[in-house]
Amino acid sequence: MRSLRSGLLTSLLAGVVTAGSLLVAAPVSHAADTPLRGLAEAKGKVMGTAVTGSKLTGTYGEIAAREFNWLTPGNAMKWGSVEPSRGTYNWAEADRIVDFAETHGQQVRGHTLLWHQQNPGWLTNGSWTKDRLSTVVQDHIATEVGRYKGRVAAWDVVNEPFDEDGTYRPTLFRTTLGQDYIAQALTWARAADPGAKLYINDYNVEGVNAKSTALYDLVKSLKERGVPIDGVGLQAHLIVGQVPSTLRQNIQRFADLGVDVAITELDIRMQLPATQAKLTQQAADYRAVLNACVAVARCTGVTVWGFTDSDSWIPDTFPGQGAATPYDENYQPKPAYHAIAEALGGTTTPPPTGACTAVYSVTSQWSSGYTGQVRIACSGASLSSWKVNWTFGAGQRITQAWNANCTQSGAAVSCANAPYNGSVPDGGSVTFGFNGSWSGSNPVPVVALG
Ligand code: 9MR
Repeated sequence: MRSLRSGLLTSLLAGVVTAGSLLVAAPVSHAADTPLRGLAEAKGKVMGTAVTGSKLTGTYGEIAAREFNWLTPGNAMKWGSVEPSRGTYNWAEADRIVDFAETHGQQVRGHTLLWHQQNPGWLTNGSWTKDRLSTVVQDHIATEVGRYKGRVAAWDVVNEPFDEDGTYRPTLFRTTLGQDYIAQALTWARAADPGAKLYINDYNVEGVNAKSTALYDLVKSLKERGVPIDGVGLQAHLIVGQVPSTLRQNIQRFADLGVDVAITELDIRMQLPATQAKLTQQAADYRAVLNACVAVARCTGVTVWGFTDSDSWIPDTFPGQGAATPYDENYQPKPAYHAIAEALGGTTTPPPTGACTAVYSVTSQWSSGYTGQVRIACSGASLSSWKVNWTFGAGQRITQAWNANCTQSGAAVSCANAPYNGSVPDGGSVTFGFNGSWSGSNPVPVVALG
């Protein structure tokens, strides 16, 4: 009984102190005064994000609901997700996202009906005649669009139909059904939900180039033929410092054809680690993309491909690269977030120009002793030596320290760097640890970095 009680007490205390670990020095930047969706709505624009349905709770769900007025399922509506075996459907994650959107007054971008990736094996491995594949594709579009009729505001009907040189990508659909598969898909989608906006979506079509010109020519001819096409999606998977200079001009030329333009999958990747200089450039790049869209009336708005670096496809696909989204992995808004807010007319507290911080935390605790650590991290600043001071509030005593020279006098503790870890570079961190004794309670002290 006693050991159970003290065990419980210990874990309770450990929970409290862990949650209470303290951040000192300059605070991490905080969110805009008005959430992005409010700013976007005031401008009549979409501010969207791709989401993963299973993550829509906790902090992830709160930010997705608070900051965005459109959601795109990152994977949940792709053919391979919704019909893994022929005739057997799995709508669970897609439904969850659509329900979440409706609960939070958001619109949904359906993504995507025809693509050469993430298709079910039965489709890609099948041997198809033109007629049989045509029936299957029509049925797929009718089933999926029909299921969400009136609930999905826009569909990426065809995704990534072009190769880089502007020729048609030789997908199963293109090679079996012929070039007009795109017009047919749009027509079938229109029949299934006349109220949904129908898009063709592609990447590397943000600036004026061979691929975007092929897309332009296609949309022009579809419009001339009276095929239902409402918009083009420019994915915008960009690299820091490389926003195409012709982005606005390109948006405008599509708008001039009489279609809407949406930035559908914006992210801006960098080589890791993310330094203050790279994050500043990234913020300028996000701002440039937002500005280009805001400048053209028919640009409906911008969707980011994941709002947090913890939910981004980049690190898996481009090893060593990442930090591509507006929030870091701990859901802290980055300079890019503030740039988006400002481009949408918001005012934000300027992001800190740079700081080093020290965080004290208890890593384990038992009946009378504990192990703690202090992590010193720099972003936009650096240190060549450091000292961390604090005053214990409940009689704790340091018994042993490593990776720092610590002294304690009464309740006052002072820890200075060891000879080998005084330097903390911009974007880097050092950690030192200690064992200590406690009784009664073990509150986290206020830590000062000097
Ligand atoms: O974000 C998606 C990732 O989780 C998938 O593994 C990947 C599979 O190819 O697809 C990603 O989303 C893509 C989107 O559907 C179409 N444009 C490119 C996106 C990034 O690959």
